[in-house]
Amino acid sequence: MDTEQTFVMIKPDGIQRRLTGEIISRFEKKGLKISAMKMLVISREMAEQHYSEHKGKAFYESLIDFIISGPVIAFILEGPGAISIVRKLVGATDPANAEPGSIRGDHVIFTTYNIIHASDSANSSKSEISLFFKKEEIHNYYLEIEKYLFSS
Ligand code: 3AN
Repeated sequence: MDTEQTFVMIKPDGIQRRLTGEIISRFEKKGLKISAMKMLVISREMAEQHYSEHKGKAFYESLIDFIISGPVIAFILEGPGAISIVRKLVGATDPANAEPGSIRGDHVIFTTYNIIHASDSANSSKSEISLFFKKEEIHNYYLEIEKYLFSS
Protein backbone atom coordinates (compact mmCIF):
# COMPACT_ATOMS: atom_id res chain seq x y z
CA MET A 1 0.00 0.00 0.00
CA ASP A 2 1.46 3.37 -1.05
CA THR A 3 2.06 6.10 1.49
CA GLU A 4 -0.62 8.75 1.03
CA GLN A 5 -1.32 12.18 2.47
CA THR A 6 -4.84 13.19 3.40
CA PHE A 7 -6.37 16.48 4.53
CA VAL A 8 -8.37 16.56 7.76
CA MET A 9 -10.14 19.44 9.47
CA ILE A 10 -11.74 19.62 12.92
CA LYS A 11 -14.75 21.88 12.34
CA PRO A 12 -15.85 24.74 14.65
CA ASP A 13 -18.26 22.45 16.54
CA GLY A 14 -15.48 19.93 17.26
CA ILE A 15 -13.47 22.73 18.86
CA GLN A 16 -16.51 24.13 20.74
CA ARG A 17 -17.22 20.68 22.11
CA ARG A 18 -13.55 20.30 23.17
CA LEU A 19 -13.13 17.11 21.16
CA THR A 20 -9.84 18.18 19.56
CA GLY A 21 -7.58 15.98 21.67
CA GLU A 22 -9.96 13.01 21.45
CA ILE A 23 -10.03 13.24 17.64
CA ILE A 24 -6.29 13.71 17.10
CA SER A 25 -5.46 10.91 19.52
CA ARG A 26 -7.52 8.41 17.50
CA PHE A 27 -5.42 9.11 14.41
CA GLU A 28 -2.15 8.95 16.33
CA LYS A 29 -3.11 5.67 18.01
CA LYS A 30 -3.90 4.16 14.60
CA GLY A 31 -0.31 4.96 13.56
CA LEU A 32 -0.86 7.87 11.18
CA LYS A 33 1.78 10.59 11.04
CA ILE A 34 0.91 14.28 11.38
CA SER A 35 2.88 16.17 8.74
CA ALA A 36 1.23 19.61 9.10
CA MET A 37 -1.17 21.27 11.52
CA LYS A 38 -2.65 24.73 12.16
CA MET A 39 -5.60 26.57 13.68
CA LEU A 40 -7.30 29.19 11.53
CA VAL A 41 -10.57 30.95 10.79
CA ILE A 42 -11.46 30.20 7.17
CA SER A 43 -12.47 33.12 4.94
CA ARG A 44 -15.79 32.93 3.08
CA GLU A 45 -13.89 32.70 -0.23
CA MET A 46 -11.81 29.78 0.99
CA ALA A 47 -14.91 28.01 2.38
CA GLU A 48 -16.69 28.44 -0.96
CA GLN A 49 -13.70 26.94 -2.76
CA HIS A 50 -13.47 24.03 -0.30
CA TYR A 51 -17.18 23.21 -0.62
CA SER A 52 -17.63 24.16 -4.31
CA GLU A 53 -19.05 20.71 -5.16
CA HIS A 54 -22.04 21.47 -2.88
CA LYS A 55 -22.88 24.89 -4.37
CA GLY A 56 -26.62 25.11 -5.12
CA LYS A 57 -27.62 22.40 -2.62
CA ALA A 58 -30.19 23.24 0.05
CA PHE A 59 -27.63 23.03 2.88
CA TYR A 60 -24.85 24.97 1.08
CA GLU A 61 -25.36 28.45 2.60
CA SER A 62 -25.72 27.15 6.15
CA LEU A 63 -22.68 24.91 5.64
CA ILE A 64 -20.57 27.93 4.59
CA ASP A 65 -21.87 30.08 7.49
CA PHE A 66 -21.10 27.28 9.91
CA ILE A 67 -17.59 26.46 8.70
CA ILE A 68 -16.48 30.13 8.97
CA SER A 69 -18.21 30.68 12.35
CA GLY A 70 -15.09 30.00 14.42
CA PRO A 71 -11.62 28.53 14.26
CA VAL A 72 -10.94 25.13 12.74
CA ILE A 73 -7.88 22.91 13.10
CA ALA A 74 -6.50 21.79 9.74
CA PHE A 75 -3.95 19.02 9.44
CA ILE A 76 -2.38 16.54 7.10
CA LEU A 77 -2.12 12.86 8.01
CA GLU A 78 0.25 10.52 6.29
CA GLY A 79 0.57 6.74 6.09
CA PRO A 80 -0.03 3.69 3.88
CA GLY A 81 -3.60 3.91 2.53
CA ALA A 82 -4.19 7.00 4.69
CA ILE A 83 -7.11 8.40 2.64
CA SER A 84 -9.45 5.43 3.08
CA ILE A 85 -8.22 4.59 6.59
CA VAL A 86 -9.01 8.12 7.78
CA ARG A 87 -12.45 8.05 6.13
CA LYS A 88 -13.19 4.80 8.01
CA LEU A 89 -12.03 6.26 11.31
CA VAL A 90 -14.18 9.38 10.65
CA GLY A 91 -17.35 7.42 9.77
CA ALA A 92 -20.25 8.08 7.39
CA THR A 93 -21.68 11.55 6.62
CA ASP A 94 -25.19 10.49 7.66
CA PRO A 95 -25.09 10.09 11.47
CA ALA A 96 -27.56 7.20 11.20
CA ASN A 97 -25.00 5.28 9.13
CA ALA A 98 -21.87 6.26 11.08
CA GLU A 99 -20.68 3.07 12.77
CA PRO A 100 -20.25 3.09 16.55
CA GLY A 101 -16.51 3.22 17.17
CA SER A 102 -15.96 5.79 14.41
CA ILE A 103 -15.49 9.46 15.36
CA ARG A 104 -18.88 10.50 13.94
CA GLY A 105 -20.51 7.27 15.14
CA ASP A 106 -19.51 8.08 18.69
CA HIS A 107 -19.98 11.87 18.73
CA VAL A 108 -22.34 13.14 16.00
CA ILE A 109 -26.13 13.36 15.74
CA PHE A 110 -26.55 16.17 13.11
CA THR A 111 -25.39 15.91 9.48
CA THR A 112 -24.30 19.56 9.19
CA TYR A 113 -22.62 19.75 12.59
CA ASN A 114 -20.49 16.67 12.15
CA ILE A 115 -17.24 17.88 13.81
CA ILE A 116 -14.75 16.72 11.18
CA HIS A 117 -13.90 16.74 7.50
CA ALA A 118 -11.57 14.31 5.72
CA SER A 119 -10.64 14.08 2.03
CA ASP A 120 -12.61 11.45 0.13
CA SER A 121 -10.14 10.78 -2.72
CA ALA A 122 -6.58 11.36 -3.89
CA ASN A 123 -7.78 14.27 -6.05
CA SER A 124 -9.63 16.03 -3.25
CA SER A 125 -6.73 15.42 -0.86
CA LYS A 126 -4.35 17.09 -3.32
CA SER A 127 -6.54 20.16 -3.89
CA GLU A 128 -7.51 20.53 -0.21
CA ILE A 129 -3.90 20.30 0.95
CA SER A 130 -2.85 23.00 -1.51
CA LEU A 131 -5.81 25.21 -0.51
CA PHE A 132 -4.87 25.09 3.18
CA PHE A 133 -1.10 24.64 3.30
CA LYS A 134 1.98 26.20 1.76
CA LYS A 135 4.77 23.76 0.86
CA GLU A 136 6.99 25.03 3.67
CA GLU A 137 4.26 24.28 6.26
CA ILE A 138 4.37 20.56 5.44
CA HIS A 139 7.05 18.64 7.34
CA ASN A 140 8.93 15.73 5.91
CA TYR A 141 10.33 13.57 8.70
CA TYR A 142 10.52 9.93 9.75
CA LEU A 143 8.87 8.35 12.75
CA GLU A 144 11.21 5.91 14.52
CA ILE A 145 9.16 2.92 13.24
CA GLU A 146 9.51 4.08 9.62
CA LYS A 147 13.29 3.94 9.84
CA TYR A 148 12.99 0.14 10.25
CA LEU A 149 10.24 -0.19 7.62
CA PHE A 150 12.19 1.65 4.95
CA SER A 151 15.74 0.59 5.82
CA SER A 152 15.90 -2.69 3.83
P1 3AN B 1 -18.23 14.28 4.10
O1 3AN B 1 -17.86 15.42 5.02
O2 3AN B 1 -18.62 13.04 4.85
O3 3AN B 1 -17.23 14.04 3.01
P2 3AN B 1 -19.83 15.61 2.06
O4 3AN B 1 -18.58 16.00 1.37
O5 3AN B 1 -20.90 14.91 1.27
O6 3AN B 1 -19.56 14.74 3.36
O7 3AN B 1 -20.51 16.91 2.66
C1 3AN B 1 -19.73 17.92 3.17
C2 3AN B 1 -20.41 18.48 4.38
O8 3AN B 1 -21.65 19.04 4.01
C3 3AN B 1 -20.74 17.44 5.43
N1 3AN B 1 -19.64 17.13 6.30
C4 3AN B 1 -21.88 18.09 6.15
O9 3AN B 1 -21.39 19.06 7.09
C5 3AN B 1 -22.60 18.83 5.02
N2 3AN B 1 -23.69 18.03 4.47
C6 3AN B 1 -23.60 17.04 3.56
N3 3AN B 1 -24.81 16.52 3.28
C7 3AN B 1 -25.69 17.23 4.03
C8 3AN B 1 -27.10 17.19 4.19
N4 3AN B 1 -27.85 16.31 3.50
N5 3AN B 1 -27.67 18.06 5.06
C9 3AN B 1 -26.93 18.94 5.74
N6 3AN B 1 -25.58 19.04 5.64
C10 3AN B 1 -24.97 18.19 4.80
